[in-house]
Amino acid sequence: MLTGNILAVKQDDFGANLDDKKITEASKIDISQVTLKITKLTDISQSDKTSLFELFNKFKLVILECEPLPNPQDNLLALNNFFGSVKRHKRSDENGIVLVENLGNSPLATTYVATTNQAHLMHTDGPYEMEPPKIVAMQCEIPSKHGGLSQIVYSESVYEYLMENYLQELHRLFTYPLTITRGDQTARRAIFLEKEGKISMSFRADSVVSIAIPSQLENVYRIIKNYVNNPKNQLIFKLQANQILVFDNTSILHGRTSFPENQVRKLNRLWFDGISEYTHHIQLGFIPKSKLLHP
Ligand SMILES: O=C(O)CCC(=O)C(=O)O
Ligand SMILES: [Fe+2]
Repeated sequence: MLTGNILAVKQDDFGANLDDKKITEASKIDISQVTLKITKLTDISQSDKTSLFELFNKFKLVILECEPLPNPQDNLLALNNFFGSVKRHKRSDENGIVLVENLGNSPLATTYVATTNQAHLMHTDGPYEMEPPKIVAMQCEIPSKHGGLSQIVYSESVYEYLMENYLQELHRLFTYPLTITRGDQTARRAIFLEKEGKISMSFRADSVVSIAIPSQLENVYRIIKNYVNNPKNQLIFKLQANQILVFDNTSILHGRTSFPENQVRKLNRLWFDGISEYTHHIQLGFIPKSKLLHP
Protein backbone atom coordinates (compact mmCIF):
# COMPACT_ATOMS: atom_id res chain seq x y z
CA MET A 1 0.00 0.00 0.00
CA LEU A 2 2.95 2.29 0.54
CA THR A 3 4.03 3.64 -2.79
CA GLY A 4 5.50 6.86 -4.10
CA ASN A 5 7.19 9.39 -1.92
CA ILE A 6 6.59 9.23 1.77
CA LEU A 7 7.44 11.70 4.43
CA ALA A 8 10.78 11.67 6.10
CA VAL A 9 9.96 11.80 9.78
CA LYS A 10 12.34 12.65 12.53
CA GLN A 11 12.79 10.00 15.18
CA ASP A 12 10.83 10.45 18.34
CA ASP A 13 13.37 11.84 20.74
CA PHE A 14 11.36 11.10 23.85
CA GLY A 15 12.17 7.44 24.17
CA ALA A 16 8.74 5.83 23.87
CA ASN A 17 8.00 3.13 21.38
CA LEU A 18 6.72 5.15 18.41
CA ASP A 19 5.56 2.24 16.36
CA ASP A 20 3.41 0.43 18.82
CA LYS A 21 2.43 -2.56 16.73
CA LYS A 22 -1.07 -2.87 18.10
CA ILE A 23 -1.95 0.72 17.31
CA THR A 24 -0.31 0.53 13.91
CA GLU A 25 -2.31 -2.53 12.97
CA ALA A 26 -5.51 -1.06 14.31
CA SER A 27 -5.11 1.93 12.02
CA LYS A 28 -4.59 -0.15 8.89
CA ILE A 29 -7.75 -0.92 6.98
CA ASP A 30 -8.20 -2.29 3.52
CA ILE A 31 -9.26 0.68 1.44
CA SER A 32 -11.58 -1.40 -0.77
CA GLN A 33 -13.60 -2.12 2.40
CA VAL A 34 -14.50 1.53 2.71
CA THR A 35 -15.18 2.19 -0.96
CA LEU A 36 -18.77 2.42 -2.08
CA LYS A 37 -19.59 2.42 -5.80
CA ILE A 38 -22.48 4.70 -6.61
CA THR A 39 -23.78 5.71 -10.00
CA LYS A 40 -24.72 9.25 -9.13
CA LEU A 41 -24.94 10.98 -5.77
CA THR A 42 -27.82 13.16 -6.90
CA ASP A 43 -29.80 9.97 -7.48
CA ILE A 44 -28.75 7.59 -4.69
CA SER A 45 -30.71 4.44 -3.79
CA GLN A 46 -32.01 3.74 -0.29
CA SER A 47 -29.62 0.81 0.18
CA ASP A 48 -26.60 2.85 -0.95
CA LYS A 49 -27.67 5.56 1.47
CA THR A 50 -27.73 3.00 4.28
CA SER A 51 -24.28 1.68 3.28
CA LEU A 52 -22.91 5.21 3.13
CA PHE A 53 -23.82 5.90 6.77
CA GLU A 54 -22.79 2.42 7.90
CA LEU A 55 -19.30 2.84 6.44
CA PHE A 56 -18.98 6.42 7.64
CA ASN A 57 -19.94 5.49 11.20
CA LYS A 58 -17.80 2.37 11.32
CA PHE A 59 -14.63 3.78 9.78
CA LYS A 60 -15.17 7.53 10.24
CA LEU A 61 -14.57 7.79 6.51
CA VAL A 62 -15.98 6.54 3.25
CA ILE A 63 -14.74 6.68 -0.33
CA LEU A 64 -17.55 7.22 -2.80
CA GLU A 65 -16.75 6.10 -6.30
CA CYS A 66 -19.09 7.78 -8.76
CA GLU A 67 -19.57 7.46 -12.47
CA PRO A 68 -18.14 10.43 -14.37
CA LEU A 69 -20.49 13.37 -14.85
CA PRO A 70 -20.14 16.34 -17.26
CA ASN A 71 -19.84 18.44 -14.11
CA PRO A 72 -18.28 16.19 -11.45
CA GLN A 73 -18.83 18.86 -8.79
CA ASP A 74 -22.57 18.01 -8.88
CA ASN A 75 -21.73 14.76 -7.06
CA LEU A 76 -19.75 16.63 -4.43
CA LEU A 77 -22.43 19.27 -3.88
CA ALA A 78 -25.13 16.59 -3.51
CA LEU A 79 -23.43 15.49 -0.28
CA ASN A 80 -25.00 18.42 1.55
CA ASN A 81 -28.25 16.41 1.66
CA PHE A 82 -26.51 13.98 4.03
CA PHE A 83 -23.76 15.91 5.73
CA GLY A 84 -25.35 19.30 6.25
CA SER A 85 -24.90 22.88 5.18
CA VAL A 86 -21.79 23.87 3.33
CA LYS A 87 -19.29 25.72 5.49
CA ARG A 88 -17.38 28.31 3.55
CA HIS A 89 -13.62 28.74 3.49
CA LYS A 90 -11.70 31.90 2.58
CA ARG A 91 -10.93 30.43 -0.86
CA SER A 92 -14.41 28.99 -1.52
CA ASP A 93 -16.14 29.59 -4.85
CA GLU A 94 -19.85 30.54 -4.95
CA ASN A 95 -20.82 26.94 -4.07
CA GLY A 96 -18.35 26.71 -1.22
CA ILE A 97 -15.91 24.51 -3.12
CA VAL A 98 -12.16 25.03 -2.67
CA LEU A 99 -9.81 23.91 -5.41
CA VAL A 100 -6.82 21.91 -4.27
CA GLU A 101 -4.20 22.18 -6.99
CA ASN A 102 -0.65 23.38 -7.47
CA LEU A 103 -0.73 27.06 -8.47
CA GLY A 104 3.04 27.23 -8.95
CA ASN A 105 4.50 30.51 -7.82
CA SER A 106 1.21 32.04 -6.72
CA PRO A 107 1.43 34.29 -3.64
CA LEU A 108 -1.25 32.02 -2.13
CA ALA A 109 1.42 29.35 -1.65
CA THR A 110 2.76 30.98 1.49
CA THR A 111 -0.64 30.75 3.21
CA TYR A 112 -2.27 27.70 1.68
CA VAL A 113 -0.41 24.39 1.37
CA ALA A 114 -3.35 23.19 -0.75
CA THR A 115 -2.19 25.51 -3.57
CA THR A 116 1.26 23.88 -3.72
CA ASN A 117 2.75 20.50 -4.61
CA GLN A 118 4.26 20.24 -1.14
CA ALA A 119 3.44 17.66 1.49
CA HIS A 120 0.50 18.66 3.66
CA LEU A 121 1.41 17.44 7.15
CA MET A 122 -1.24 15.67 9.17
CA HIS A 123 -3.99 17.99 10.38
CA THR A 124 -7.66 18.53 10.93
CA ASP A 125 -9.27 21.16 8.71
CA GLY A 126 -10.14 24.64 9.98
CA PRO A 127 -8.50 24.68 13.44
CA TYR A 128 -8.22 28.48 13.10
CA GLU A 129 -12.02 28.75 12.56
CA MET A 130 -14.39 29.51 15.44
CA GLU A 131 -16.36 26.44 14.33
CA PRO A 132 -14.24 23.96 12.34
CA PRO A 133 -16.11 21.85 9.80
CA LYS A 134 -17.53 18.59 11.16
CA ILE A 135 -17.26 16.73 7.89
CA VAL A 136 -14.82 17.18 5.00
CA ALA A 137 -15.23 15.84 1.47
CA MET A 138 -12.41 15.76 -1.08
CA GLN A 139 -13.19 14.84 -4.63
CA CYS A 140 -10.39 13.80 -6.95
CA GLU A 141 -10.71 14.98 -10.54
CA ILE A 142 -7.10 14.34 -11.56
CA PRO A 143 -4.66 12.33 -9.43
CA SER A 144 -0.96 13.08 -9.88
CA LYS A 145 0.95 10.28 -11.58
CA HIS A 146 3.40 10.08 -8.72
CA GLY A 147 2.97 11.02 -5.07
CA GLY A 148 0.00 13.08 -3.90
CA LEU A 149 -1.03 10.16 -1.69
CA SER A 150 -3.75 10.61 0.90
CA GLN A 151 -2.79 9.89 4.50
CA ILE A 152 -5.11 9.19 7.41
CA VAL A 153 -4.53 8.81 11.15
CA TYR A 154 -7.35 8.14 13.61
CA SER A 155 -7.46 10.51 16.59
CA GLU A 156 -8.34 7.49 18.65
CA SER A 157 -4.94 5.96 17.77
CA VAL A 158 -3.26 9.15 18.95
CA TYR A 159 -5.30 9.05 22.14
CA GLU A 160 -4.48 5.38 22.83
CA TYR A 161 -0.80 5.95 22.07
CA LEU A 162 -0.64 8.85 24.53
CA MET A 163 -2.67 6.91 27.07
CA GLU A 164 -0.10 4.11 27.03
CA ASN A 165 3.02 6.24 26.87
CA TYR A 166 2.30 9.78 28.04
CA LEU A 167 -0.69 9.68 30.35
CA GLN A 168 0.01 12.92 32.21
CA GLU A 169 0.49 14.81 28.98
CA LEU A 170 -2.76 13.39 27.63
CA HIS A 171 -4.63 14.91 30.57
CA ARG A 172 -3.13 18.30 29.82
CA LEU A 173 -4.34 18.14 26.22
CA PHE A 174 -7.91 18.42 27.49
CA THR A 175 -7.10 21.34 29.74
CA TYR A 176 -4.74 23.77 28.08
CA PRO A 177 -5.90 25.56 24.94
CA LEU A 178 -3.66 26.42 21.98
CA THR A 179 -4.16 29.48 19.85
CA ILE A 180 -4.06 28.88 16.12
CA THR A 181 -3.94 31.82 13.77
CA ARG A 182 -4.05 32.10 10.01
CA GLY A 183 -4.26 35.60 8.57
CA ASP A 184 -7.15 37.36 10.30
CA GLN A 185 -8.64 34.16 11.71
CA THR A 186 -7.82 32.96 15.20
CA ALA A 187 -9.25 30.26 17.41
CA ARG A 188 -8.35 29.06 20.85
CA ARG A 189 -9.11 25.47 21.81
CA ALA A 190 -7.65 22.39 23.42
CA ILE A 191 -6.37 19.60 21.16
CA PHE A 192 -8.82 17.11 22.73
CA LEU A 193 -12.35 17.98 23.70
CA GLU A 194 -14.85 15.78 25.48
CA LYS A 195 -18.57 16.30 25.06
CA GLU A 196 -21.26 13.88 26.16
CA GLY A 197 -18.78 10.99 26.36
CA LYS A 198 -17.44 11.61 22.88
CA ILE A 199 -13.97 12.91 22.17
CA SER A 200 -12.99 15.12 19.27
CA MET A 201 -9.55 16.28 18.23
CA SER A 202 -8.23 19.28 16.35
CA PHE A 203 -4.60 19.56 15.38
CA ARG A 204 -2.29 21.28 12.97
CA ALA A 205 1.48 21.57 12.96
CA ASP A 206 3.09 23.25 9.99
CA SER A 207 4.74 26.51 9.19
CA VAL A 208 1.92 28.29 7.33
CA VAL A 209 -0.25 28.67 10.43
CA SER A 210 1.04 30.24 13.61
CA ILE A 211 0.43 28.26 16.75
CA ALA A 212 0.85 29.53 20.29
CA ILE A 213 1.57 26.50 22.45
CA PRO A 214 1.42 26.75 26.24
CA SER A 215 4.72 25.62 27.76
CA GLN A 216 2.97 22.68 29.48
CA LEU A 217 2.16 21.26 26.03
CA GLU A 218 5.41 21.86 24.18
CA ASN A 219 6.69 18.30 24.53
CA VAL A 220 3.44 16.50 23.91
CA TYR A 221 2.70 18.66 20.88
CA ARG A 222 5.99 17.51 19.38
CA ILE A 223 5.23 13.91 20.34
CA ILE A 224 1.89 14.10 18.51
CA LYS A 225 3.50 15.74 15.49
CA ASN A 226 6.06 12.93 15.29
CA TYR A 227 3.48 10.21 15.83
CA VAL A 228 0.95 11.37 13.25
CA ASN A 229 3.54 12.16 10.58
CA ASN A 230 5.20 8.78 10.86
CA PRO A 231 4.03 6.81 7.79
CA LYS A 232 4.03 3.64 9.89
CA ASN A 233 1.09 5.03 11.82
CA GLN A 234 -0.85 6.12 8.75
CA LEU A 235 -3.32 4.64 6.38
CA ILE A 236 -1.97 5.65 2.96
CA PHE A 237 -3.73 5.38 -0.36
CA LYS A 238 -4.14 7.15 -3.65
CA LEU A 239 -7.46 8.82 -4.26
CA GLN A 240 -8.47 8.09 -7.87
CA ALA A 241 -10.39 10.21 -10.37
CA ASN A 242 -14.13 10.21 -9.63
CA GLN A 243 -13.58 9.18 -6.02
CA ILE A 244 -14.74 11.34 -3.13
CA LEU A 245 -13.18 10.86 0.27
CA VAL A 246 -15.63 11.88 3.01
CA PHE A 247 -14.48 11.87 6.61
CA ASP A 248 -15.24 12.94 10.16
CA ASN A 249 -12.98 15.94 10.70
CA THR A 250 -13.43 15.58 14.47
CA SER A 251 -11.93 12.11 14.70
CA ILE A 252 -9.58 11.82 11.74
CA LEU A 253 -6.37 13.64 10.87
CA HIS A 254 -5.48 13.78 7.21
CA GLY A 255 -2.63 14.87 5.01
CA ARG A 256 -1.08 14.21 1.65
CA THR A 257 2.39 13.50 0.34
CA SER A 258 4.13 15.85 -2.05
CA PHE A 259 4.00 15.38 -5.80
CA PRO A 260 6.25 16.47 -8.68
CA GLU A 261 6.09 20.15 -9.68
CA ASN A 262 5.39 19.27 -13.30
CA GLN A 263 2.47 16.92 -12.67
CA VAL A 264 -1.16 17.96 -12.65
CA ARG A 265 -3.29 17.02 -9.64
CA LYS A 266 -6.75 18.44 -9.03
CA LEU A 267 -9.11 17.96 -6.10
CA ASN A 268 -12.27 19.77 -5.02
CA ARG A 269 -12.78 20.21 -1.30
CA LEU A 270 -16.03 20.95 0.51
CA TRP A 271 -16.83 21.43 4.22
CA PHE A 272 -20.08 20.52 5.96
CA ASP A 273 -21.54 21.38 9.37
CA GLY A 274 -23.10 17.95 9.98
CA ILE A 275 -26.62 19.29 10.42
CA SER A 276 -29.01 17.63 7.98
CA GLU A 277 -32.16 15.51 8.10
CA TYR A 278 -29.77 12.59 8.66
CA THR A 279 -27.96 14.10 11.64
CA HIS A 280 -29.24 11.32 13.91
CA HIS A 281 -27.55 8.78 11.59
CA ILE A 282 -24.15 10.46 11.83
CA GLN A 283 -21.83 9.59 14.70
CA LEU A 284 -19.01 12.06 15.12
CA GLY A 285 -15.99 11.84 17.42
CA PHE A 286 -14.91 8.67 19.20
CA ILE A 287 -15.76 6.90 22.42
CA PRO A 288 -12.46 5.76 23.95
CA LYS A 289 -12.12 2.07 24.79
CA SER A 290 -10.26 2.96 27.93
CA LYS A 291 -11.48 5.97 29.82
CA LEU A 292 -9.22 8.64 31.21
CA LEU A 293 -9.58 9.00 34.92
CA HIS A 294 -9.51 12.67 35.64
CA PRO A 295 -7.07 13.50 38.42
O1 LIG B 1 -4.39 17.43 -1.29
C1 LIG B 1 -4.90 16.67 -0.49
O2 LIG B 1 -5.08 15.47 -0.72
C2 LIG B 1 -5.34 17.18 0.85
C3 LIG B 1 -5.42 18.66 0.94
C4 LIG B 1 -5.89 19.11 2.28
O3 LIG B 1 -5.81 18.43 3.26
C5 LIG B 1 -6.50 20.42 2.42
O4 LIG B 1 -6.58 21.14 1.44
O5 LIG B 1 -6.92 20.76 3.53
FE1 LIG C 1 -7.01 19.39 4.90
